[in-house]
This record gives sequence, structure tokens and C-alpha cells, in this order.
Amino acid sequence: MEAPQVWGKRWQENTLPMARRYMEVACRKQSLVCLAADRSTMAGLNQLIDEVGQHIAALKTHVDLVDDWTADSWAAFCAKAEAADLIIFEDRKFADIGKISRNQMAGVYDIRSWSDLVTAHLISGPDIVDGLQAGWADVNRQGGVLLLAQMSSRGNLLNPQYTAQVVEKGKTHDGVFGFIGNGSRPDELRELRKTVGEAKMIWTPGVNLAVGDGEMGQRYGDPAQAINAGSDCIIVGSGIHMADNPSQQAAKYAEVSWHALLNR
Ligand code: 5BU
Repeated sequence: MEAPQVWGKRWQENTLPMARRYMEVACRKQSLVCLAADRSTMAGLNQLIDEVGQHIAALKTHVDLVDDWTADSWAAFCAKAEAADLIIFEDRKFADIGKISRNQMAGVYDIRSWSDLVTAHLISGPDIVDGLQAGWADVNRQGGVLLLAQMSSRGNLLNPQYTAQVVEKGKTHDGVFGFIGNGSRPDELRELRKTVGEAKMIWTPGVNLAVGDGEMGQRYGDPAQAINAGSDCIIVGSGIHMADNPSQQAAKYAEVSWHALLNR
């Protein structure tokens, strides 16, 4: 199926190249799944892409939790992800002033050179988005920022007033790809979608077919409910990478997410 037909208003109102790319990848893969690839060895990470790459649309990384990271092994890993038609998303949660965030896109990990998306808090003000965009521009690349409007963890401090301000400042900025919403609470998500409107993306962690409490304050909601409530991408980590059969589970999340979008 064609992306404009499947995504409807989201396609019409969001003309950012990276958002269009995501919507197209999701249609090719028939999956709204972003895998949170939280494994600590390069071998484990590579194995994950081999096993589940065909069932996911995006790959979320935490580059700084890999024990045996090297620049070369990471470059090969990113090439593998690109070959599997995946959008690469570094969940770095930048939070500093604009200039430092720009410089943090470089450094040892050189996030600007391989990431298509990154996360950021807006706690330091809107210049962080320009800083991150300048980071990509420094290496002639383009990328998009996902602002944390909500979080999935219990007791987080992103209250409704804070969320509203993040959305207000972010929704008209071209450098903002979209917002992180709380996948574990469909009602909160529905409110978020109302304030965001139809244009920007909302991606949601805190999603698992086994709904309930996770480790250390993580909370999980149902993937189809999250998409019904306005999420455009379910971010799934342990539900896939800790499964006995990651490929089978990834296929299941893909199917559930795709049908939820078609129903929406
Ligand atoms: P899990 O294994 O499905 O719980 O992994 C969730 C991932 O999403 C993990 O990489 C977190 O860093 C990430 N995450 C989250 O869980 N909640 C949030 O609010 C944000 C990110 Br932002």
C-alpha cells in the first residue's frame, strides 16, 4: 500500500523529508516498530539486525552502553542497518545548551555522522534544536530531533504543563521531527496527540504485549492501544531482544502495529 493512503493526514501535513522517509519505510516493512537495541556487545547487536531487521522500520541505539565499541565496528553495524532499510535513531537525550549539544554531536561517537534521529530534552530551551541541527549540517547530513514531551518511567517530572510547553515550542520548528510520548498510558497519549495536531510524529516507548510494570520503574502499555491513541511508532526493547525467539516476536509486534495503523 502507498504511504499517502495509509498515513492520511499525517502524510499530507508532515512534509519533512525524514518523516516522509519513515512513513515510507513503515509501509515497505508493514511495521511501525522501532527496535530499542539495548545489547551491550557488538556481536549481540549485529545478531539482532540479522534476526529482526526485516520486521522493523527503525533502530534505536544507546551508543554509550556498548562494552566493546570501536569506531570501525560501529560503522559496519550502521552499514548493516542501512542495508536493512532502517532509520537509525540514537536515543542520546541531549539536554545542554545549543552550542555544547552541537559539539556533543561530534566527539568520539560522532553521532552526527550516522544518526538520522536523536532525542533531546527541551529543559535548556529551544536553541538545543538549532544546535543539534547545526551538528548534522557540520557534516552535510540531515536529521530530525524527537523532543521528550512525556516519558514512560513512573514518577517522571514531565508534568502536563511542561509537556504543553514542549509541544508549543516544538511543533512549528522544522528541525523537530516529532515528540516522545508515553506509550504506557493511552489517555495521556490521546491528550498529547490533541495538542500536537496531525503534523508531527509521536513515537512511544513503554510498550509491550505483556502490559504492566517493567524493571526499575518502567511501565508498559499495549501496542495497538498506543497507536490508536495517536502514536506513529512503537519503541520496543526487551519485548523483542530478550524474547526466546526475537524474530517471531518482532513479526508479531509488526503485525499488531500495522493493523492498528490501518484501523486508525
Ligand atoms: P524496553 O526494554 O522496551 O523497556 O526499552 C525501552 C527503551 O526505550 C530503552 O532503550 C529506553 O532508554 C527507552 N525509553 C524509555 O523506555 N522511556 C522513555 O520515556 C524514553 C526512552 Br524517552
